[in-house]
Amino acid sequence: MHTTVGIIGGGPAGLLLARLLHKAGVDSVVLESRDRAYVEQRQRAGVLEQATVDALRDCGAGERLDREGLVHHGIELRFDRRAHRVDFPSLAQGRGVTIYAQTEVVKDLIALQLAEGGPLLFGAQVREVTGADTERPAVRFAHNGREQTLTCDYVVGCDGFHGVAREAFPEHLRRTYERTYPYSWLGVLADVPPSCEELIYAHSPRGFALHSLRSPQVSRLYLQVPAGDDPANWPDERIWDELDARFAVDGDWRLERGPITAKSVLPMRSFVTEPMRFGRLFLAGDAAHIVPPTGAKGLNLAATDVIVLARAFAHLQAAGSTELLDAYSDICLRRVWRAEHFSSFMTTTLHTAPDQNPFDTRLQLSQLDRIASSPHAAAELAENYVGLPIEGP
Ligand code: RFL
Ligand code: PHB
Repeated sequence: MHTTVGIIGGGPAGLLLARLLHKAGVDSVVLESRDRAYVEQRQRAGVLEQATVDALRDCGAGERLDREGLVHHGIELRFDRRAHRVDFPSLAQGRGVTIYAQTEVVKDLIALQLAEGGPLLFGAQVREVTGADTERPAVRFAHNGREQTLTCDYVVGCDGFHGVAREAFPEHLRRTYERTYPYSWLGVLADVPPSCEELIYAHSPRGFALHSLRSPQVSRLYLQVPAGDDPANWPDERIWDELDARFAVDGDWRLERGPITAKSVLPMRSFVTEPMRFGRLFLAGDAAHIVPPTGAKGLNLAATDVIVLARAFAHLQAAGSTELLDAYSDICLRRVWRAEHFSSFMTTTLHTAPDQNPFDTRLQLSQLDRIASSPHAAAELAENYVGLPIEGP
């Protein structure tokens, strides 16, 4: 088997890349280790930047998104029992974000790719990438009990944080940067209409809480919990009581309760590997970088990586020039580090560390008060949240 671009991983990065390449007339094969149902049901992100929405529309996956996606023009910050709205149109050049679950993005992309794209193989476990620094890189994988090889002109590792593509980079050419946080998130899905019109990010003496949504009928809620906590420690009543306490605000507001349908604990990590290219092997999405979810950036960074990469492959195909492929790593890393900074800022400003002292808490509250009282400080948050422009042609 041979293809122009071998794509490892059928998450949002790999699937969107395959669609964008298909549109540009570039052949690809996607190898995904899990089965279709697993990939389509993995609960994750919910906030799409405009550039992500535009790319999905561009590659034909905009129809249901335009029908069911909810456009939001602000978020609410809660701290000190006060609520403050950050208004995107006035602070961030009229832009907004779209609430549309990652599960739905993935379902739409898979359906399209199977209907009219190159091969997308489920249950294809990639073992290793070889010859990344040669003219003919190859991907070794197991599928239907058989060991197989896909030779490629280029390989893109979209295989997430635990993938194998990164391992093909020689140790001495690779730098990694990492921070772990001393807390996790407990994420729950509940069959109850959201108690908010826009997302609520809450700082409280009991820790962070986030109110998000999946649809007008389904709420998505998160609580800061001790690192690696067990969801079994969180019976439904305890979750609702804790959410009530953390979202508490002076004035009228009520958190509606309903049946909880899913609970899981997520680690919080910042991670970057540099560069994002070795020879003919490129990394995109979580394979190259992880952000804590507080800034809602992970899925969007994955999308922008592959938007930049698809443009570079289209340019190679049309003009025979590797100029944009050569610029890929630098262009993406600039944006990645901005998102790393923003995600880390949101995380450390809103969470309570286990060893936090009263001085740290006063600094957090002072920063939140600054955002609430200064349009300049609020604009910095808003511009980063809605997403910065993508560099390059
Ligand atoms: P993924 O989604 O991890 O997909 C990688 C795919 O590669 C496959 N794979 C392999 N396939 C073949 N052979 C191998 N050896 C393989 N090894 C792995 C895996 O099965 C998988 O299908 O990475 P990708 O595509 O880079 O996408 C990244 C996003 O999924 C991630 O950044 C976001 O979900 C992060 N994130 C959020 N991002 C946002 O932009 N906005 C949000 O609101 C947001 N909320 C979140 C989040 C992540 C969360 N979790 C669970 C970490 C909320 C949560 C709770
Ligand atoms: C989500 O809806 O899952 C979500 C929203 C905002 C975040 C993180 C997760 O910052």
